[in-house]
Amino acid sequence: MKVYLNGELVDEKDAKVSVFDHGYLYGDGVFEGIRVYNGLVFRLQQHLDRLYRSAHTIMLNVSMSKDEMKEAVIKTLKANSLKDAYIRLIISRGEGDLGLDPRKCKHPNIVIITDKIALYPKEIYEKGLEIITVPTRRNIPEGVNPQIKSLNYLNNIMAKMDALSCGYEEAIMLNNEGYVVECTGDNIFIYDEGKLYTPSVHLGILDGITRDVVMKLAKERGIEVSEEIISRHDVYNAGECFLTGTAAEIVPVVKVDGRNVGSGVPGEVTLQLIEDFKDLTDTDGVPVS
Ligand code: PXG
Repeated sequence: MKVYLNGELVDEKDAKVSVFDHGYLYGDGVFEGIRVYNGLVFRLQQHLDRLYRSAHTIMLNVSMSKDEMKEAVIKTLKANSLKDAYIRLIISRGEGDLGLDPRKCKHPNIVIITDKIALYPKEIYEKGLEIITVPTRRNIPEGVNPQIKSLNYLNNIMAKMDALSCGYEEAIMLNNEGYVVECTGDNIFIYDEGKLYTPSVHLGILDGITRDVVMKLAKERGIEVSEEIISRHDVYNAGECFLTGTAAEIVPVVKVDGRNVGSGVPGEVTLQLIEDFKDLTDTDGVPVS
């Protein structure tokens, strides 16, 4: 597998950066996870837009235009002959010294890793997930805004560990006020009585690209979509619940904190959206060749 490293395609065993890189020392950097379906890169422009917004907020100068980045992504996929893939695009602050000062880092390290995707077990999509609310709160927007897809995922990793230690694979994270915001690597939706709800971005979530796609698909089906404040009570009493993310796509949730959501099986609207999403990813995207 070839890896893109600062303008060159190198063998994966040679794809190395310094231990003085501030991405490694401090989690100082940003990244994206992007999918390729059937030779089509899904929502590449949106992922690059978000990457550059994250970089702008942390004052990281990318040193490549979005068009150049797009070409680099395609070039890396071609070099590895991948048609169905997962792309991890990483921009770290670069090599500096043992101090926080980002001015010491003269050049960001730009890495593009492409790999085969490890899908979640099929069973999860058919039976639905059981998840729990965890004590670790989502970062407050006034600290590290969750809209920045930064290299520091400790907040989410702590929440994941909370869930794992209780025997669950995924966690609902609350914001500092106790409202439902998102999961450790996915956004959350509930559906009830003809309406789809998801926590609004300003409550402290990553503005998910799959979330955006799902909101559009639902609207196309004539379903009203509302970005709201959502409580745990709302989730427990919803007709349906599901999670969205680049890696997981759309995952039905059937139980939260021991309460069945709806009838405790994946909901009709959820299953319809999963189908619509599949139809879209099969046909819509930037061609690799
Ligand atoms: N919330 C958080 C905290 C995320 O990290 C999402 C929501 C969903 O966003 P998208 O744009 O993907 O719909 C994410 C995305 C990984 C991985 O390898 C994680 C994500 C995406 C792809 C891969 O852990 N998180």
